[in-house]
Amino acid sequence: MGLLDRLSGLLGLKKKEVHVLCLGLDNSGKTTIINKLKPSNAQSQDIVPTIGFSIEKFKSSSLSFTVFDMSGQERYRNLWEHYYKEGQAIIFVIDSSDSLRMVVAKEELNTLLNHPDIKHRRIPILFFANKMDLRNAVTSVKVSQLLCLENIKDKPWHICASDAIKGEGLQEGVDWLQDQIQAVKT
Ligand SMILES: Nc1nc2c(ncn2[C@@H]2O[C@H](COP(=O)(O)OP(=O)(O)O)[C@@H](O)[C@H]2O)c(=O)[nH]1
Ligand SMILES: [Mg+2]
Repeated sequence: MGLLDRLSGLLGLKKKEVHVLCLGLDNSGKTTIINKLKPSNAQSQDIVPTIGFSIEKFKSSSLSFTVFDMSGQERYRNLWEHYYKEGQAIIFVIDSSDSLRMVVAKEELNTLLNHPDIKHRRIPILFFANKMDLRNAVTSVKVSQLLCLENIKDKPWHICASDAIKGEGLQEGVDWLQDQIQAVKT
């Protein structure tokens, strides 16, 4: 660490770095959400399907987030677990309008929760019930019922309804995540 880095850390100018995993089925809106959280001059105009994963950065008022935006496509989902150890928080995105694949999302969530690198950790999980703008979207309460979130007893979790295109609901989620991470670190 350089002298400037050390100084700015001591003076509280440097934001704490946290590693976050962004997971969920393909097409749920992960990349759109992460893109919207970046400063407007760093946002991409075109969101293309993620191949493998990409590493993105955004900041909240007191934290600097490094996000592993993982591809949700089936053939890449086995990549997720290699990053579990690194992650200090999880953002799990659900397409609230995709009732057909809700059960697949639930299976992927359960596989995640039972993974040895996740199972015994109090890692905070932020759920985005995304695509709330679509006519056939179910409510965030319904999403949490369909995914049986009330069964998660040993990790802090929170669900936010979101519309990633307009950016609605995202800040509430990030504020919650920031509070959780700071609660652990202090
Ligand atoms: N209507 C609507 N479309 C969305 C929303 N979020 C993402 N999308 C669209 O859903 C598609 C998949 O988004 P993307 O971010 O690539 O999903 P990912 O595969 O989970 O990373 C894109 O066409 C997005 O524009 C949303 O909140 N509402
Ligand atoms: Mg993506």
